[in-house]
Amino acid sequence: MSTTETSTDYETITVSPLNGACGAEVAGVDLTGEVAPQTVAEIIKALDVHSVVRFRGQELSPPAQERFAARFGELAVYPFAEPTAESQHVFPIIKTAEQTENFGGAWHSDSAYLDTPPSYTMLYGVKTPEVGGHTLFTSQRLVTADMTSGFLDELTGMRVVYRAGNVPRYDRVDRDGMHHQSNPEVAERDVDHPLVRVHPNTGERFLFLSRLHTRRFKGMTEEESRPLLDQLFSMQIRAEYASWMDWEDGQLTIWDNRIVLHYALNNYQNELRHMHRTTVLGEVPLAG
Ligand SMILES: O=C(O)CCC(=O)C(=O)O
Ligand SMILES: [Fe+2]
Repeated sequence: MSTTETSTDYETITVSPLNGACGAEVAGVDLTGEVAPQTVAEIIKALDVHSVVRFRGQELSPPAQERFAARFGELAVYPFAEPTAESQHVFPIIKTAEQTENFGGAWHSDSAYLDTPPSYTMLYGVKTPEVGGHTLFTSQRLVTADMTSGFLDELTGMRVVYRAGNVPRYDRVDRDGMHHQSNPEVAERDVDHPLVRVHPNTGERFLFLSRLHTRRFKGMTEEESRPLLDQLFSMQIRAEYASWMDWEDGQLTIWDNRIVLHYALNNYQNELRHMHRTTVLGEVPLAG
């Protein structure tokens, strides 16, 4: 249970760092077949170290993606869009050639407004643009490492209130290739999580803050919360903490949704981008 690796950690896969702050390419495994338990454990090790991993050249139907994802834990259902017909745990993220807005085009961690936000998100590229359409990541491990221990201690014990309904998208149904559903019961509910969290695998303490759905600190008004929130929001997306994922058709990318933020870059137009997403149910976030 550590965030460093040695040459003996991987016997069934190879793991090569990609660029910048986080992210690695994993090779040597066919995700469509029976993936051995040791291989799953090695992939989790790679995620503990690199936070984001990609596998190229995979042919994952929605049922195959669901089957593979279920090896990492119970699967979650996304409350604001309809899944594929084939698998209730796989939902399409589509930007059509005619559409100009994209999904996920803001820094966030997925579904921070749930009591148990996803541990892992798995995104599969069905049809990806020739150029562009990257996903950016920022490592909150690096953000935390650059804080003084006094500052981190000050943040410890604080809680952040999240609400999905903060984001207007949830009122919107079917304006693009996706089937959105508004789900007011989930959207209009406040959920709070610790600002400093402990990672259940590695034991590390890290900043957990997802701007997209944040309202305020617990016990403070929005106005009182604003200065510190703005300070943290700008700290946690500094370019030095970032890496980018480029895509090709047939690529599966998994990220540890607890310890990275991501941002879907809308840097392509007039082209279809079609992805399939599955999320693994996480734990109730552990306070640091
Ligand atoms: O399409 C992407 O690159 C990421 C979209 C997103 O935010 C997500 O899948 O959670
Ligand atoms: Fe996302």
